[in-house]
Amino acid sequence: VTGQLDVGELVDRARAGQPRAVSRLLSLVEDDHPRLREVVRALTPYTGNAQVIGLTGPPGVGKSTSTSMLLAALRAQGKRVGVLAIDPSSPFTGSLATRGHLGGLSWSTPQSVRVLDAAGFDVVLIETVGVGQSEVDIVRLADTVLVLLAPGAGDGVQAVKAGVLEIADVFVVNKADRDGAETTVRELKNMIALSRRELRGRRWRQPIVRTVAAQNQGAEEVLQALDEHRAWLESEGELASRRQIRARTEVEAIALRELRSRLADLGGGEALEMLTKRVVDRELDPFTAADELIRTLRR
Ligand SMILES: Nc1nc2c(ncn2[C@@H]2O[C@H](COP(=O)(O)OP(=O)(O)O)[C@@H](O)[C@H]2O)c(=O)[nH]1
Ligand SMILES: [Mg+2]
Repeated sequence: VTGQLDVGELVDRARAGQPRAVSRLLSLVEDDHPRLREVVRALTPYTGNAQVIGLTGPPGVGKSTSTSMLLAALRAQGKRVGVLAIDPSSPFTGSLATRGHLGGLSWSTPQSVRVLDAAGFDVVLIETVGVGQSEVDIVRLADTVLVLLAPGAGDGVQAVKAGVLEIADVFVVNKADRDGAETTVRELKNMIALSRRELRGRRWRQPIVRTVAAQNQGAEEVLQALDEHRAWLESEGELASRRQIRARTEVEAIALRELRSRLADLGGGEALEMLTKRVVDRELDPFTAADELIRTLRR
């Protein structure tokens, strides 16, 4: 692991499709390697081609199983597919997967997408952990968001936060082998009809696809919905606007992290200590102290 890091060579090998080079690049991202900056700069010209697909939905709904199913189906089409799992318990973690620090889609996830994109993967599948903010944040990373539901109280429409239903580009009702799948589909249709009435202008109609991921059923229908959504994105100029959002998310995450690390450095220093003391002594209010701290960072 130690020794010379030849960034140019590593990038060349990853682009030639060498899995070990890709893994190495993903580790550099995860480890926040001191030369990550250089690596990302070298990768950037080769990015912009991968189709980024996010899978979200409640825990246990079948995200990992569906990811495996789609991985196989896409590979059967001759596509190179990368998987990122923002879930420490995912079966993909440790292979071609990234761990989610900070409880969700951390600053590193966009960089991991960048690695796979530059390495020439046609599709990047991102499985979220299915709880907390990562569920909704996936919309800022993916071109297309699949929201998975399943029949039953724990996995059905009621189990999903309103925000998650809104970000869906394609609904997947998984576990269609179970009783109640049609009820779930009907509930979804009602919900979509209600929300559509409030919307103006042309808009993508979220399709509902039934799958039994555990038995590899429905992959073709999901892929077809993905293709249709991709075509819609391109025809409406939506793809460009989603990419813009992704880039903004990346830049913001990096800048915030940089600020936090500079603040942490200051934490050991005098400026923050003195300001803190003045707040405790009620000489300063915390807003004024924070302004002062930001001024210190600029110096
Ligand atoms: N009956 C049934 N079970 C499924 C189906 N898909 C996944 N499962 C099971 O549901 C459980 C949770 O699946 P998993 O993919 O780990 O869910 P995740 O937490 O969303 O990633 C596992 O035991 C799967 O075998 C399905 O289509 N039908
Ligand atoms: Mg999972």
